[in-house]
Amino acid sequence: MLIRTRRGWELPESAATPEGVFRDRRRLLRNLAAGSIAAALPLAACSPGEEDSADAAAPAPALAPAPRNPAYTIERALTPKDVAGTYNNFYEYGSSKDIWQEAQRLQVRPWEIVIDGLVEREFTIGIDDLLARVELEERVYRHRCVEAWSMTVAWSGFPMRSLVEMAAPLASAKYVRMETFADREMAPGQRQFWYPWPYVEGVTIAEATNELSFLVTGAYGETLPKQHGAPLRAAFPWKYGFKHGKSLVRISFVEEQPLNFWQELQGREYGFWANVHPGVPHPRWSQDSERVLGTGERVATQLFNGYTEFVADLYRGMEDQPIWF
Ligand SMILES: Nc1nc2c(c(=O)[nH]1)N[C@H]1C(S)=C(S)[C@@H](COP(=O)(O)O)O[C@H]1N2
Ligand SMILES: [Mo]
Repeated sequence: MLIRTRRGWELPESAATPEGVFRDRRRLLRNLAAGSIAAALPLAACSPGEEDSADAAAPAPALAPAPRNPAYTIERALTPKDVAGTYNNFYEYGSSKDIWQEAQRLQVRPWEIVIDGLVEREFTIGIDDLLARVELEERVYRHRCVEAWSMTVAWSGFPMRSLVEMAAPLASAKYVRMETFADREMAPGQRQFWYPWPYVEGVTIAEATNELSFLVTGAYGETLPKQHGAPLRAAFPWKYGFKHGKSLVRISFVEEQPLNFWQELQGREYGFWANVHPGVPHPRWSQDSERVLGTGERVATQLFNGYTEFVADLYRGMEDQPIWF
């Protein structure tokens, strides 16, 4: 695999870049500096007995809008909010794309996330406590579904790396496993017994700590709509969309490669890696182009969905492995 890299800041100014970016830049840099201090806090705050006092002292979470990080804007136009929010994959609410109304059954408070497995600190944290301990930012990311449609979304959230640092994985931990809620009352789709609920996804620790890996809590400057996987979903923009587990309740550090939902259902078509490659077709369709939601235009699919510069190093020496499905 010969990969020419170009850093994000070499990209031309784009339709997706708002005028406010550079005005917000100083604020962002200030927040990022503050974040590096804040990121150290949970280590102490999560030790036994200190939880309550830390929570009481924490400021109310600044949900959205978060300042846009200018390192993650792209040349494509943003997909309109209403388009992205009415064409979803969320099988817990049905297998069609128009589940956004059905998804309003999702109850997002109270919401706890269990961090467990091969870590120095197992802990359970409420979503609002988690939000108070991270620095939120906005990133414009491409999203490429394995079904060959794509969109461009302004997600807000925080780097997955922050959460990995809070958990402090042991050397034996090789993968991060992400699990969606299981509740058949709240999600009628989970009564469809032939699916392997709950929805599970996984990445390697190296992938989880890559700068692009993002835990999403908002979209388009607002709190994350339920149909997008509120209150916490993942984004790995160089991978096919099915890797982006929604409405996460458990993040585990494990030694074995997790078997994901789609792999378990149809292992000949969906694998663990799912890195976007226009030249590696799905067994039933080509991946060389994609339909852009909203405009309907077809555009060429890019290697690693256009994120080669950020992720190529993760896969050096793995060219012979099936990292494309
Ligand atoms: N829990 C859960 N997560 C999921 C899915 C799902 O059905 N259930 N679908 C995946 C797929 S295939 C895609 S393309 C994205 C879609 O995200 P969006 O609806 O927010 O655009 O969510 C992913 N995460
Ligand atoms: Mo998808």
